[in-house]
Amino acid sequence: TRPRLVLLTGAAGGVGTFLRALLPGYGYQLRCFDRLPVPGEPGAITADLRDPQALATAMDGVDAVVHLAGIAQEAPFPEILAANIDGSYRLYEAARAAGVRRIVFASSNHAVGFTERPADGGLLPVETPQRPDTYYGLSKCFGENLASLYADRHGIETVSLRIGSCLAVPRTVRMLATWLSPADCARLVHASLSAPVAGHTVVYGISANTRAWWDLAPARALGYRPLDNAEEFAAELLARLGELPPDDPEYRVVGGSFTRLGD
Ligand code: 15L
Repeated sequence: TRPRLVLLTGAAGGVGTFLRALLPGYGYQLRCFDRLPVPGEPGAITADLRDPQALATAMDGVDAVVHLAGIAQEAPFPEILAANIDGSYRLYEAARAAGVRRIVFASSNHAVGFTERPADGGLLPVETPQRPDTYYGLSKCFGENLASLYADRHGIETVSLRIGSCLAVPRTVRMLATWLSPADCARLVHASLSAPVAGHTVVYGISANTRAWWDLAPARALGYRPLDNAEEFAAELLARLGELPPDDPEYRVVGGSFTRLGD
């Protein structure tokens, strides 16, 4: 059988760059799509999500989509509206028209960013109500709801990954809880592409971090088995930066300093 052909939007971005290196190892053939040229990928489609022709060409014959494209931090609302909200709508419409049945959506912890750490020291469930911390987080709430609509209305299965901090290594004390290593990111995306799911499924995307407080059970139910742990970097980070005071938003709420961006 031929490898599964996966459309990777946002292929030139941070997470896209990790996945371009790692997903082929799981047997996927990638078709890259980005607004910017994708280094080392001469076959990539360089276009905006709001170019219907380019998007239709990109969707043709693919088995699934990994949708990372969009602005990855806070920005003025009109920019978020165009790139993340309208862009994701166009992506789902093109997938529906092409008969694509599975999408993995890069949501973010910032969809629930104002949610407080559970007082009892427990884990935060994915069922917690959406509570965006920025226009960026709001666009991720929209993406999750768009996925829900297209699951119920059109039978497109989406796994929304509320990604924590996907970087080569954790850089802040908060990231000792929120880090998603590149290798675990690929494991999670592979699980999300291959597991049977019913409709729209939301999971947190982090590594097996000792200090984690977001429930990984839904991701594990898809077959995700994280192998990395930010704790490996704890001694060095804490010696350099110190522990977070409990009233610091970096410690207290999901979205950390994003919750202060409007101040
Ligand atoms: C995100 O959603 C951002 O895209 C990323 O740059 C990080 O800031 C991450 O969240 C985070 O919460 O650490």
